[in-house]
Amino acid sequence: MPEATLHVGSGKVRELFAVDGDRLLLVASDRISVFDVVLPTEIPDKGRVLTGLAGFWFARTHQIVPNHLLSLREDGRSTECRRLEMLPIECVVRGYLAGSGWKSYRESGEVCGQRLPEGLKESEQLPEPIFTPTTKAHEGHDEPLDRAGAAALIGEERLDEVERASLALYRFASDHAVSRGIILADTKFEFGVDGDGTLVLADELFTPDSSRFWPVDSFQPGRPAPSFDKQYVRDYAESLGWDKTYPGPELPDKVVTGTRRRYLEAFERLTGIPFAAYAADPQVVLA
Ligand code: Q0Z
Repeated sequence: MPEATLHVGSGKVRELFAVDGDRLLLVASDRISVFDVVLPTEIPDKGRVLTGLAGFWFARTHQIVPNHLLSLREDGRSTECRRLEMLPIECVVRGYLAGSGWKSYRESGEVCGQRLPEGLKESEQLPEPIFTPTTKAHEGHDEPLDRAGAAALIGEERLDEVERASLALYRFASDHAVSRGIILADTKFEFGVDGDGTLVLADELFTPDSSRFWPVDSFQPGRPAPSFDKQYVRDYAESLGWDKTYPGPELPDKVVTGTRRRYLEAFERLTGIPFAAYAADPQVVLA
């Protein structure tokens, strides 16, 4: 990739490069983070699984909202995309009560200023999916926004537009996933705006790093649900008595191969495409 030289950003497990003035290259590494700490051991093919999944979803949702995808590169881990002006909020949709949503509900009966019915249990499905935007923290944690807080950042009209798009995207993917044995408990979108002022979906889409994937089988309200992809890693890390601060533990081969198998299984279940076919030609997910 000789033309992609300018490094313009780093995420915990991804890198962003400028191709030219209008295009970016998003590269997904095989790094894995658990309890917000990047581990010293990589999961082979994780970056390709996430890139392929995002490509699959971008190709199937462009009628709901246009997106930034231009092409997938031959390496399977790099996405060429349109460079946008990003909106300063994270667009979260929750169909189930987990993580910070569960914590907030338990403390106040509300999530992002929205009152929920009484008596819901941890991991329970909500009566309707809810839109729960947050700030984009540069360090530390994103903070929940109520409607007024989100409108102050992007305006009422744009907020209505991203809320409608986010809920429609979530319903589409959640219906698809559950028919393949995976619950999409919640997910996070990032949107930008192009030169015409058109809203465009960006970043990654319905990957295990931007969403909670739960296996339908072992799901049970009233306790935390196991993660489809990271559960072996979490269980192993906890079994060591690790305090969840940097540096994280190295992973034994058994945990690496078990976790890799789970990523590949998520890819194959959701796309219906053998991972080997994607590795041979990433374009298969766009058909
Ligand atoms: C995405 C991020 C990553 C670090 C900026 N299409 C776009 N246009 C403009 N900006 C972005 C995008 Cl996707 C953009 N991020 C998140 C990704 C490394 C930060 F790989 N930041």
